Amino acid sequence: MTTTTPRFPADFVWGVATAAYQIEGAVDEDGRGPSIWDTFSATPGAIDGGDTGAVACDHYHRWAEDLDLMQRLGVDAYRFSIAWPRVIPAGTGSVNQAGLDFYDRLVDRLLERGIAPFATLYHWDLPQPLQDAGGWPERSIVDAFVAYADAVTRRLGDRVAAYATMNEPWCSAVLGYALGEHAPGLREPALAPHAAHHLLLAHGTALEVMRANAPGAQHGIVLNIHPAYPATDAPSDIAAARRFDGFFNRWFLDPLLEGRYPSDVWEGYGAAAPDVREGDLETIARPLDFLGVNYYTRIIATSDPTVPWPSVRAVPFESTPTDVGWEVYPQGMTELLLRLQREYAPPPMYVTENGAAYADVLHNGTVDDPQRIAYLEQHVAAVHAAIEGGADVRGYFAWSLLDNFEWARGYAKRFGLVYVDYETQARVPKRSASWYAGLIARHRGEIDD
Ligand code: GCO
Repeated sequence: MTTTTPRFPADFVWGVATAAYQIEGAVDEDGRGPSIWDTFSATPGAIDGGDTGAVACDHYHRWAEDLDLMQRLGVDAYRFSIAWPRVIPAGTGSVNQAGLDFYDRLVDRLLERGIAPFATLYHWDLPQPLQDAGGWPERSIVDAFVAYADAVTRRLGDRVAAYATMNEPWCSAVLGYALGEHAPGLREPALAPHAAHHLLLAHGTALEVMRANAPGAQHGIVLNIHPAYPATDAPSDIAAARRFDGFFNRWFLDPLLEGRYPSDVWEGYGAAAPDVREGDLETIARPLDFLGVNYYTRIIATSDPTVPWPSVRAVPFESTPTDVGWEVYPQGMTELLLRLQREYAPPPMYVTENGAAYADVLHNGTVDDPQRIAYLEQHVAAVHAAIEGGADVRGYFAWSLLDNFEWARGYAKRFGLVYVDYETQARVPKRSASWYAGLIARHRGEIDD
């Protein structure tokens, strides 16, 4: 472990992140309607262990205790998501005030503790009735999202420091509609580009009402950026990495930050390319106050003509993977942030998610997680290196505050700084929580290196 903390800018924001369906539970409480994740996780075989988000971390009832945990960490900000099915249970139509009450209370208690609320409007839990009407591949969903964004920002206003419209639209579009690994669990690849287009269009369209309702808040979007490295310097591998980068990263970065779709990816999609109408790209490219970047790992890419476009296969790596099989590659964080700065001159960036799953064990009331500490320390240093290199990064949010429902992997994969004993719902801060609290305190000069 390094003994000195890299020096970050004085106003650098240290936070933790979660998402509604992954922690809240209470899926039938106070008027909440069903989401596509309630439906998907109830589908036999969809989720490891047959887990669902019905109870999760019971955060809906234990939220005050979880705020105490955040306060003990000393975080400046908390990134959470708002469940659309709590706010507008049918997806469109009447607003469920009891659903908004939960977030209204959460925001006020965060502010009382000096913790800035960073709220994501859409972290994958689409109201089921909207999927029944076609979901993200249907353009009409844009209006539904704008009405939802209006209801939330009208109620919470500037008390929320930063609103992200979407979390990881690639996952919603590709994992949800093409690969079937996430809700709604469809395996219709031709739907993904249309879903992606409407996620981006909903984002851009909603910005207008969000800024009107919360002029003092920052407004942005969160993308998971997955850097692709060619397995060798063979032209076919270099081309494979470029194709993967287009499929995963540039298909979102280019419209949002440059107002156009990348032509190589557009050609790759062929007949499945989306129906882009007059003005769509101008709407999508409306200015952002921040860009959220979720980084976990990289892909080592090689060409594989036996699989559908982008015809890329990941090449195994040598080092010890995390518990979800990801390579620990902190230099990918530095190189990614510098690339974004160099190629896109983006608005200020936040690392909105970074963390690792390990097979944590609760032993004598403690959880010793040296691998997670090493991962976080290396990646925090990697963010620092990017800042030193000229990347405008304003903050870092560890994924996650709590162990939680890790989507298709269920509860077996633990990403939290805080261990959750799902039998009792007891929270046990892991050693990484103390490490993160120490990092933040050192950053503030409250304790020496
Ligand atoms: C994501 C989601 C999180 C995940 C985390 C670990 O980035 O996929 O935002 O909800 O749980 O990334 O996979």
